[in-house]
Amino acid sequence: MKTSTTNLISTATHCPYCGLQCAMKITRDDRAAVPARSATVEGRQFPTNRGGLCQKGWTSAELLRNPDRILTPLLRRGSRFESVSWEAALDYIAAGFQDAQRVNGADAVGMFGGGGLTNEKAYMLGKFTRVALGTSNIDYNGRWCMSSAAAAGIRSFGVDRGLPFPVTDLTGAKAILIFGGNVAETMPPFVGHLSAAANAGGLIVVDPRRTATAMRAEEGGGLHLQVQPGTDMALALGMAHIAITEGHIDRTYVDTRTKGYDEYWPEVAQWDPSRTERVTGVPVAQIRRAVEILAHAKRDEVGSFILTARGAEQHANGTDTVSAIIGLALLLGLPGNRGSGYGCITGQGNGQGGREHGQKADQLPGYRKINDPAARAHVAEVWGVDPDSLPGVGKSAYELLDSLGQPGGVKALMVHGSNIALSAPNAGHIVDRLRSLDMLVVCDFVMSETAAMADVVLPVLQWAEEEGTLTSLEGRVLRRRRAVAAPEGPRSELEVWQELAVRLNQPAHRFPTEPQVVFDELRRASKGGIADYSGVTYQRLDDGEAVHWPCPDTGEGNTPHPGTPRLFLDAFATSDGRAAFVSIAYGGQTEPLDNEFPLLAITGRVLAHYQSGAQTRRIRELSDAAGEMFVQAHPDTAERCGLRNGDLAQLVSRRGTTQARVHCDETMRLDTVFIPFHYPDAERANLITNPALDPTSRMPEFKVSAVRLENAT
Ligand SMILES: Nc1nc2c(c(=O)[nH]1)N[C@H]1C(S)=C(S)[C@@H](COP(=O)(O)OP(=O)(O)OC[C@H]3O[C@@H](n4cnc5c(=O)[nH]c(N)nc54)[C@H](O)[C@@H]3O)O[C@H]1N2
Ligand SMILES: Nc1nc2c(c(=O)[nH]1)N[C@H]1C(S)=C(S)[C@@H](COP(=O)(O)OP(=O)(O)OC[C@H]3O[C@@H](n4cnc5c(=O)[nH]c(N)nc54)[C@H](O)[C@@H]3O)O[C@H]1N2
Ligand code: SF4
Ligand SMILES: [Mo]
Repeated sequence: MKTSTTNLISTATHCPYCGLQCAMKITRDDRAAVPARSATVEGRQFPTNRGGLCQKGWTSAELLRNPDRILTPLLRRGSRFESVSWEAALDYIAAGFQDAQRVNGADAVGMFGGGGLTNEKAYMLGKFTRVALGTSNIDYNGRWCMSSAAAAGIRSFGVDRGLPFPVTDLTGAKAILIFGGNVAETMPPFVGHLSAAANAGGLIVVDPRRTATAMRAEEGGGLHLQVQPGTDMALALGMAHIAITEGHIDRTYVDTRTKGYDEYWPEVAQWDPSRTERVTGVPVAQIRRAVEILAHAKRDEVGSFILTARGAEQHANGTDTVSAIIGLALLLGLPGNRGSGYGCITGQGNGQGGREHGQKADQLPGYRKINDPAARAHVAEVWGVDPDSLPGVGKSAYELLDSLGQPGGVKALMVHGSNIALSAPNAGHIVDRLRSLDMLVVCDFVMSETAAMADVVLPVLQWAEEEGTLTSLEGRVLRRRRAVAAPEGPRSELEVWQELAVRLNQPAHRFPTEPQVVFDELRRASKGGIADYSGVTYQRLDDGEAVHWPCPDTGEGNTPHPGTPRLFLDAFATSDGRAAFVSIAYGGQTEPLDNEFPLLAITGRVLAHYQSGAQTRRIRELSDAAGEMFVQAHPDTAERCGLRNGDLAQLVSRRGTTQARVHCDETMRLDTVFIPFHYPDAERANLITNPALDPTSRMPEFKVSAVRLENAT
């Protein structure tokens, strides 16, 4: 989809950052000395962003002219890097993998992927790891993102698609409850879809902080439930209690579309309103009002939705928390209806697609299970290998990183699309583990904090220089298009894997480098799986069709499958078609407070920065907007710790210490402080976070840590 007037060439594509995948147009001037540097970005009409972009989106062209771009492979020589040829770098890496495996077995090599990689790259990363390296040790940063919601979704609905409906289903709804999401900063154009609910007084935001999203709710007469951190499960159970005891439950729906109510009720029965208020800090009147708003909107058929995001999910009990929230949604009869529903707001650019094609330790393409013999046979056939040659289930993200350099652990690690030195929980410990590796290889286009620790850095293409597809938060497959030429030097990761595979004695043709060829193979590998892409083609996407998975191939000459914008309208994807209530028990917050660590530190995001900040900290307008790590605290809390607005503070937890500037804010809870996780070095939030893992999803307790706050000067 290119249009040209004189020498200005425009290409329709999508934003490099978050899962909303706002549509944009990139225009370059072919008369410029380096056309890529002339690129400009504008929002493009699309259902999710309606032409809008956030500050990160509209400054994204700066990434294409960033002076920090890595242009040659780099090899470590002591404390410095030396530019080397691609041949030399690839030979070095292949030899390093072989050495590690010769001494310590196939699992001595590890692979770490990212939810920002295109579908094609996520797929090929999994294939390269299982086939060319033969290791089970592959996982990715999506484990730290929506894995708890994914696990809970599978338990109840039999399938995990973040939003099982298009974003635009929210647009007219009169009641929307968001557990732990601050979309006004994390997906600003999404807020437009909340307007009808907000204006009707039906937007409800559960957050320990009075965020911009919570304020939007309050402005319209809706609710901000300023929950005690880590108690969302108790709140959901208490809301369920009110729904049941005060007559808001949709009996017919529960009887005909669900199962497991009788096992779920006993735990709910214990969460009477006064206990819920005591544990969560949310007044009974507000809890009751929230249930009424949702139930009445459902009854009156004016649209009623419950959404979860990282605030409720990134806990060591995240899966059960989401199950409690899904339980509430089922009582009210929301999931699997037109005009109402439950969904998880997926975060990364390809957070949805990235979790379907085999980057996960227990997964094969099509959202198949790696320990399922039928799945292994199907995928092995597409790959032309023996099913028995495929490794089994590997270690989850934190456990993989924790094993680095340990006896029996991973000795050589390759990283694509994650800055783990900043974003892993208990990052001080993980950096020590990275240092103990025999070889660390990082593919990136900028010198991220993790790349700076590597033995070899490979410069790769970035978003607007590559072709591919991404799957957005609503399960819609989108085309990423090459809008500018890459500079001389960097290569596509698909080429990197082919080159390495050949050096590891694989046939080159098994690792194609053309994105469309890879996608066609992905279609076959996913065929018949949960996330079936076999009916999706570049042609259909280029023609502008809205295709949401599953979209099976209907065969030559038949009408193509229209895709599935809304799941579960007739039945859930469980064996009997019913959605399951999951019985759970609330075990309290993960880390106890005591005199030494008397405050709760919660973590999250600000508008101007993306994730570890590796990209956005390099963009002037964004670093001017949010240049420094801060800790948001109530003035009384700060004062109790001997601090005032603007002081430099340190937060100390049982894992470590981080530094931050005090931002006093009277809307904060007295027991809670907030820090963002975008900043490097001594300002890393993850120096203090807790690696306690959820037993099901293996999600770390990113959101809440027990800390003390003190003066740093
Ligand atoms: N600007 C920006 N936007 C982004 C990203 C980014 O890095 N920057 N990243 C993208 C990605 S990958 C993701 S996953 C999404 C995340 O999107 P969100 O989930 O909206 O983002 P967070 O700021 O991590 O967390 C949301 C809120 O959770 C609250 N919170 C903390 N602890 C608790 C708790 O115990 N209970 C409840 N109910 N709330 C709690 C925090 O105060 C915070 O306001 O954003 C995407 N968009
Ligand atoms: N305390 C705390 N920690 C958190 C969170 C939190 O809320 N609190 N949130 C967690 C969540 S939800 C997430 S998603 C993670 C995210 O944290 P990270 O995994 O660190 O994510 P990014 O900062 O996006 O890192 C992406 C890196 O890959 C590079 N990159 C981008 N595209 C590509 C590509 O196509 N190929 C390659 N090879 N490189 C590429 C970028 O330049 C950047 O260096 O952090 C988690 N950590
Ligand atoms: S909301 Fe997300 S996709 Fe949209 S412009 Fe901002 S970062 Fe990009
Ligand atoms: Mo995320």
